[in-house]
Amino acid sequence: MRPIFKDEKLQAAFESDGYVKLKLFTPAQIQVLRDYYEGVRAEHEAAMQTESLYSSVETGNADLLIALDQLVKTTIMDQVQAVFQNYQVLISNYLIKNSGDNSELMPHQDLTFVDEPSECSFNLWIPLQKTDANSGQLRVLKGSHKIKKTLRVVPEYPRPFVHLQDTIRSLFTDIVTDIGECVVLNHAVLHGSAPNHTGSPRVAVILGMCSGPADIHYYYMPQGDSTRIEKYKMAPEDYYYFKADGRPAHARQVDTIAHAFEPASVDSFKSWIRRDPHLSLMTKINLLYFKSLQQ
Ligand SMILES: O=C(O)CCC(=O)C(=O)O
Repeated sequence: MRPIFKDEKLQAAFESDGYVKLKLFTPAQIQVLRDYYEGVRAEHEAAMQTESLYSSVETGNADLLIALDQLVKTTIMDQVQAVFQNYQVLISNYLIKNSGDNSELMPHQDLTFVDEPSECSFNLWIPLQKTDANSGQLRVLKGSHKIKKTLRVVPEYPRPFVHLQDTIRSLFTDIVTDIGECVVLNHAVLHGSAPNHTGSPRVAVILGMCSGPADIHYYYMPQGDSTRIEKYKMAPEDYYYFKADGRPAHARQVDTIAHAFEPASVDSFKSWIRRDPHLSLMTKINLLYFKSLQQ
């Protein structure tokens, strides 16, 4: 993969862990993004489809998405350009996590955008307030983007790691962030977020990006039929326009593919645990001998 970071150490950390945390922005820049959110907050709240986590895409308002993209680019792109190379910008979003006991986001991977692992796609996760265990912090299973190559499609698919969910949660690394810090998160890494118990919504800006130049694709699986997955060639602006069923409104379908969605085997997960340099020896021993990898 061509490096996406200019700094070799950041690149090595991203390749090894599947994420890096950076202090990139000033409080004033974060305030600009926060103030803009207050202006579009009502529209977001009216459009939310699940109460705990929702995003600007759910508004279905292309003008709003375009204006948000412009705002994000004019507000933070200087810093982004200073850190990254060989990249393409996909789309910006607000991601809002309401406060509530059921607001934990379980382990998951994000959609496939590019041909992994020779290319990679990732989010710049930019929280607009401090985040910690009480306020919806991000959690990552370090290095898990390397366990198994996966295709991640819309609207749903058999999730390969779902039966290992409790083990994955117990292995998560919690990421605390201060104002101005952001997390660069590989879309293939297993991640989730802590519940928000603050009593107020936790808001983050997500800047979707991928390595460049690389073909960008969107995969749509109709009626759960894994023999007829529609593959669309996307330009970044195609992410503004979707049909009600989740298909892209303007992008061209370039192929129909079949894919075997297989659960990650417990053995492959165990052997990844044995190899993974991030897990302490005691954690590995506990997991292998005392805890439940036998689901
Ligand atoms: O903001 C969150 O709580 C989760 C973020 C996430 O899953 C993502 O950026 O892919």
